[in-house]
Amino acid sequence: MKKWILTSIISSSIVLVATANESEKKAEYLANKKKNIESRGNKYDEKQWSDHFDAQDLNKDGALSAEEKTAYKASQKASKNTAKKAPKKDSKQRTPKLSATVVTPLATAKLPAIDPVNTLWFQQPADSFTQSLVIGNGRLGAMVYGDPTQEQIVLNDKSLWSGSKIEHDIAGGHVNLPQIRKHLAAEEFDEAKKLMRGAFKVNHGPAYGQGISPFGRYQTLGKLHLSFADTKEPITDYHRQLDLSTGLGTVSYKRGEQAFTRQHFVSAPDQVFVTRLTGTQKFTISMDRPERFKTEAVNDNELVISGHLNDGFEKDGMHYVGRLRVIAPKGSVKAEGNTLNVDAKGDVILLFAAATDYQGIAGRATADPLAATTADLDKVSNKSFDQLLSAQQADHQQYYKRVSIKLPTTENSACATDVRRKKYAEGGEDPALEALFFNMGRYLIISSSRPGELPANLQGVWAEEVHTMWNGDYHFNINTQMNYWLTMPCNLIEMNEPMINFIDSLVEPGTKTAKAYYNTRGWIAHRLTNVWGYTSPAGMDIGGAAWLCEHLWEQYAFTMDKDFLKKVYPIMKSSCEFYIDNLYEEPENKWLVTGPSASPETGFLLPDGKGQSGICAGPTIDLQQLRELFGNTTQAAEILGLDEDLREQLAEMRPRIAPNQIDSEGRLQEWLKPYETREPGHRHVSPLYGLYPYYEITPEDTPEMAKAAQALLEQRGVAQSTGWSNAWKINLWARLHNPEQTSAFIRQMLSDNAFDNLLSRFRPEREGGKKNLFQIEANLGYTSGVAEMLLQSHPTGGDLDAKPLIRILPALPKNWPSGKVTGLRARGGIELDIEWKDGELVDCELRADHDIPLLKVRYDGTTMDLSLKAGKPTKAFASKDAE
Ligand code: FUC
Repeated sequence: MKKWILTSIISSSIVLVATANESEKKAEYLANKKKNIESRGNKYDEKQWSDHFDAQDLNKDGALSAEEKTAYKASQKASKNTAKKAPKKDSKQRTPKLSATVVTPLATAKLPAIDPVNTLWFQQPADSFTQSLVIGNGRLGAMVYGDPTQEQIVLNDKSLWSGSKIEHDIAGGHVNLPQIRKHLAAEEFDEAKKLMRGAFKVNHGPAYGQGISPFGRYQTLGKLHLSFADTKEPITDYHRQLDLSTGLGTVSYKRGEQAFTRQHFVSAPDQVFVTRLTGTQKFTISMDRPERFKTEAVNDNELVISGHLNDGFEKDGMHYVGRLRVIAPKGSVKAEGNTLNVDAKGDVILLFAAATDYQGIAGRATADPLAATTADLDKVSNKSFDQLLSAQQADHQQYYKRVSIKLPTTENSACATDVRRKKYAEGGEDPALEALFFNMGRYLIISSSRPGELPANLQGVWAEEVHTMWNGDYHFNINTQMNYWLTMPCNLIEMNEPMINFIDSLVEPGTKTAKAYYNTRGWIAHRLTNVWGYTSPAGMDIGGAAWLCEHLWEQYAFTMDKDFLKKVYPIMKSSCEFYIDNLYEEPENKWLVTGPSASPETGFLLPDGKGQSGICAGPTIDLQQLRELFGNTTQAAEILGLDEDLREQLAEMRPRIAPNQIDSEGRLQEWLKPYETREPGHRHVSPLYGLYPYYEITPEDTPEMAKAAQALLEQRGVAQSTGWSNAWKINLWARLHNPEQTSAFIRQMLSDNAFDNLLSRFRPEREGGKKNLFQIEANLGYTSGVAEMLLQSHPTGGDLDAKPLIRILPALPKNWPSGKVTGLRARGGIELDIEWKDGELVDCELRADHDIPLLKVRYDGTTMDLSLKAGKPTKAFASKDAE
C-alpha cells in the first residue's frame, strides 16, 4: 500500500507528499527490526514498530495538534486511493522543488586549477544535503545546495535544542544494588534485569520518533530560499566547489550569456554567515523550517525567522532567532509579505546571524536572541565582503594549515568529487581521495567545534531536520569520544576545548546522579547526554565517564601542560571516587568488577539455551577503562604532588581489576566469562578499547593479547558496515601495524560510508540502513585513523612510568608508495613532518615544545634515541646510526 507522508507543516498549512517505495521501505525496516529484536530473545511488536516508523517520518517535534491529526488521518485515507496527487500548497509558502536545475557543467578545459586533496567540486547542484557544500564556524552551520534557479541553504545554530532542564534522577534505587549484584554473580540475569527496572527508573528519559521529552533534540534552524525570476535561458558552465583550506564555497554558472558567481562562508571572527551574489538578477528571498516558526520582513532589507521550540511538555521552550540582512548597493530590495524581493544590478551581500536564548553549559548565554542578531549584523554591516572574507580565511587557515598531507594522484583524482567517489567505489585507485577525506575530517572539526561553544554533536552542527536521528545528541559509548580523537594528533588543540568544558559541565549533575542511583561519591554519566546536563541512566554503559576522562589526560600527554592538568585533575579524581565506591569483588576470582553494566549495545547467549543478556558484571571495556583512569589519575596526582592516599588506594586496587582474558577460540573475551556473543558481527568493538584508544594492549609488549585482539577484530568483520565502526577499525588495525587491513577499511568507508560531499554516511542503504543518515564521528574517526597509520606516540604496554614511543609510518599501505605529512603532533609536545618515497622513509623532522633529553623513535623495527632542544628542528633516521 502506498503511503502519504506528512512532510512539512508550514504555519498552519499542512503539506502532504506521496513518497515512492514507502511501503517497501517500511517493510524492509520492519523486517530488520523483527530480526534484530528476536535475535536478542525479545518480543517483536509489529504495531509498535509500525507506529514508530510512521512517527519518524513526521517532520514534527511533538504531538500533532487536533487539526494536524485530522489532516494526517485524511492523508492515510487518501493513500488508499493511490492515484491521487498531493494537495498543493499556497503558492507563497511553497517549498521550492527539490529536483535540481538541469545544468551543463563547465568544460574541463576551463576548470580552475583544483587541488585534489583540498577541494570538493561538482558539476551540478546538490540533489540533497548529501551533495551540499558544508560550511560552519563551530556555532553556525550551513549546507549550500547551489541551485541556480531555486537555491536552498540549510541553516544551523548548535545551541538550538528542544526540551528543557529538569531533574531526571529518581533517587533510591541503590538499595537494590547488592541484590542485583548477587543475581549477576549467580548468572540470574532476568532477575537482575527485573530489579534494575525498578532501580534505574528515570524521570522523562530521552524520547525518539514522534515522542517528545524534556530531554529534547538538536534541530535545524531552517532553510534560506533564493528563488530566481529569470529561468528562461539554459544554465551552462556550471561549477560548484568547496575549498577545505579556506572554508569558501563557490557556485558559478552562466545563464544565457551572463556569468554569475555566488560565494559562501561562515565567519568565526565575525559570527555571521555571508553570501555574495554577483550578476544582474532578480530574486525573492524567504526562510522557513518544518514547524514552530514565523518569518517576517521586519523592514525592506531584513527577514527574521523566529520561534519557540517544544520544551518537552508541549509548551514554548527555547527561543531562537535567525536574521538575514540584504545589502544591495546597486539595485533595490523590497519587502513583500514575508519575503524580500531583490532587483540586483551588481553584487548583493547576504548576512545572516542567529542566536538562541540557551543559557547552559557553553555558548553565548544570550538572554535576548533578537537583540543579539541585530548586534551581530550591525557589527559587520559596514565591513566590505573582502574584509569579512580575509578575516575568516586568516582565522580558518591558522588551524587548517598546521597539517598537510600529500598522497599520489591518479587519473581519477581529476574528476568531480561525486564521480571520483563512484569510480573509487567501483575499485579505482585514488590515494589523493583518501587524503581529501582525511582533510575533510580536519575541516569538519574546525568548522563544528570552537572554543566557548558546545562540542560537535552527532551531526557536528549540520542538520536539515527537526527530527535528528538519536536526537542529534552526545553519545558516550563511542560517538562523542570519536569526534575528538583527531584533535590532538592533528594539531587542533583549540577544537578540543569544547569537549573538555563539556566534560567539566557533567560533574555537577553527574555527582547528583551518582548519589541518587548508587549512593556513592564522585560523578557518573551514562550512555548519553544533551545540552541540558542529562546524566541519568539511559543504557547501562557505565564506563563512559571514565572514557571521557581519557580526553583530559590525553590533552596533557600531548602538551605536557601542567596548568591544564591541574585544572582537570579534580574531574579525574572525582571520577575515580565513583568507580572506587562502585567496584566490587566477583565471587569466583575475587577480581574487582563493575556491575550492573554492559558491553555497549550487545550481549551474550547463556549456556544451554538458557536465554541471553546484555546486562552483566565486569564487561571487558569497563575494566580497561578503569585501569586507564586509575593509571592516568595516579600519574596526574604524582605530577601535581597531590593526594598521596588516593594514589595508594589506586595502586592497591588497579591490579585487582579483572584482567583481559582470552577465550578458547583465541579471542579477547568480551565478558568476564567466556560467553558466546549474541551478535558476532556487532558494530561496537568495545573490548578492543584496550588496543585503541587505550594502549594497554600493544603488539610489542603484549603480543599474545594483541593476537587475541586481532582474532576478535577479525570476527567482527565489517560489522553492519556502520561508519564509525569502520573508522574505529582503521585505528585498531593501525595499532596492530597492519596496513593491508587499514587500507581495506579505508576503501570500505569511502565506498559505503561516505556521501558525495564526503560527509560520513551511517550505513549504506543496501545494509538496511536509514537512507541518508549522516553521523559525523566516522569522518573524524577516519582522520584520526589515518594519522595513526602515519605516526603513533603512545607509551608501550600501559605501564605507568612508560614514556611515549614515537613510531614513524607504523602502518603505511602499499598503495601510498610516496607521500608527505607535515605538522602531526605526538605525545610529549612534539610536532613532526614525515616524508617517504617508494615505501621508504626519506625525511623525518621533529620539533619539540620543550627540551626532551631522551626520546625513543622507531621506524621499521629500528629504534633510535634522540635528544631534542625546544624549538630546534631535529632529524630522525637521517643517518643509519640507529641502535
Ligand atoms: C550508538 C550506536 C548507534 C548510533 C548511536 C548514535 O548507540 O550503537 O549505532 O551510532 O550511538
